[in-house]
Amino acid sequence: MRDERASLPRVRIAVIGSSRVGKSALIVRYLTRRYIGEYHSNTDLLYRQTVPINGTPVELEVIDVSGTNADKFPAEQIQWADACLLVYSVTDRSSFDYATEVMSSLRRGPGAAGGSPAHAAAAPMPLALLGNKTDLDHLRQVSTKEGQSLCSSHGASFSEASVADNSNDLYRCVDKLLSEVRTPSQRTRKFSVTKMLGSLIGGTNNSSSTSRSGSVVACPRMPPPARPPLAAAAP
Ligand SMILES: Nc1nc2c(ncn2[C@@H]2O[C@H](COP(=O)(O)OP(=O)(O)OP(=O)(O)O)[C@@H](O)[C@H]2O)c(=O)[nH]1
Ligand SMILES: [Mg+2]
Repeated sequence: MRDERASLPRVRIAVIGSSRVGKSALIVRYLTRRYIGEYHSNTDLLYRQTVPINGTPVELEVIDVSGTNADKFPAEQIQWADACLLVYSVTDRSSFDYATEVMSSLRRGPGAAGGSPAHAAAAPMPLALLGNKTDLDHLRQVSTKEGQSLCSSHGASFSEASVADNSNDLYRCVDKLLSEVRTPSQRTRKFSVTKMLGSLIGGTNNSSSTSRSGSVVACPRMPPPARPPLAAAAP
């Protein structure tokens, strides 16, 4: 029987950030409203769920990019995505530094961060930055102002939230990012990367679980990006 979801428009989001900033907790919270305190995985995970965007059902795919390999620039995942959510922890300065580097690379221009020429010619990819763990304000290492200033200079949306506290701001942040993605009919689809990921995800060795409303699939580690490690990526 044909999967009804296959006919829905699809929106792909890459969630990127250092290890332990709360990416997995955030995705699970957004999709299920539940908080899973420990969700450690050293491989990327792909979540699929049908969600309404501006009142229209859309097949949402979210790739949870494991922070374990944060020394490698997630070029393939970015190329696959329609929009990126960069996450850092307000209690972890180095995670903000990593988000800063990824954002700068993403906005650097044609060919940067795995950006395709088609992508560069079109509007810049929707980008949001989320400072997580505001419930740990006494341990704060990154000010709200720093996050705001980074985003205003890079054309990205900025929010702070606590996934643990179930802040409304986390839903607002993701909803806004989703609403900024143009529908597939309006944009150039990146076939090659999509196909590559599709074959990885469609492989028989992947562990997968499906719930009534969505599914999650472990993605084998992608091939190393053609670009050098992040630290060496600056022109
Ligand atoms: N206090 C607090 N802890 C949080 C919050 N969000 C996540 N955590 C905790 O932070 C730790 C890391 O969360 P994860 O969701 O596994 O982080 P991750 O970014 O997916 O980490 P990797 O998979 O290693 O890349 C866990 O112990 C979570 O319970 C938050 O808003 N506040
Ligand atoms: Mg994780």
